[in-house]
Amino acid sequence: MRLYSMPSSGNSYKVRLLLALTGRDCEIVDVEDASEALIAAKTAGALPFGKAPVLHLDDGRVLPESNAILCWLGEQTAFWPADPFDRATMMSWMFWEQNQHEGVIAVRGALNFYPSRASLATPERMEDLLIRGHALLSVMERRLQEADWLAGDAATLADIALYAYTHTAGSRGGFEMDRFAAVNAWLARIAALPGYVGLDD
Ligand SMILES: N[C@@H](CCC(=O)N[C@@H](CS)C(=O)NCC(=O)O)C(=O)O
Repeated sequence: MRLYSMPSSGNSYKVRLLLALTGRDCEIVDVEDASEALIAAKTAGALPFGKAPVLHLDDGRVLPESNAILCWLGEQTAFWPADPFDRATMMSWMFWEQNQHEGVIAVRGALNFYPSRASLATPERMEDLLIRGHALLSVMERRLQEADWLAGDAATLADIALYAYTHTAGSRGGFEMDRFAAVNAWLARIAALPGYVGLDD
């Protein structure tokens, strides 16, 4: 397998984290933001939706979208719940991650982190993202005050998907993580999983 992966991006990191946690080998092709490698991968047609990550299977099939890749790699692992309702709940969190969490938590982090986006980080936009991000983190906080994991009673793909941008919400996004004790405890539980690798590892 070959993974086209953006080193600095949470969406790509999710997949690298699952590969590490499940001990699977995969060739990694780095396509950093604004790099020639990214342009070359796009030009070569390696990124069907023009975005990373993308997984290329040995038989030639190609799979874009981080959470779809997590599902493909995560089925039949400990991160794939046996119980149908737990599995559906895992999916709920993964859809929520893409349609709500990422567009606020990751976006504020990116506006702070990538110099090329600094001009887009107007005070009004940053304040709006801050307020909305704290509301989203509160949703996670409420669940994690009553349970160790987002879906069911064990770590699932939902925890991996949401860990990616939540663990840099304070450092990159400037969100006030001290307000979310249960989220912080959950972040520590994920970082303690056997095989864990960090974003920069
Ligand atoms: N929904 C997609 C989002 C992928 C995405 O937005 N990737 C960004 C990095 S986080 C990217 O490849 N940007 C490069 C570009 O737009 O040129 C996923 O989860 O995989």
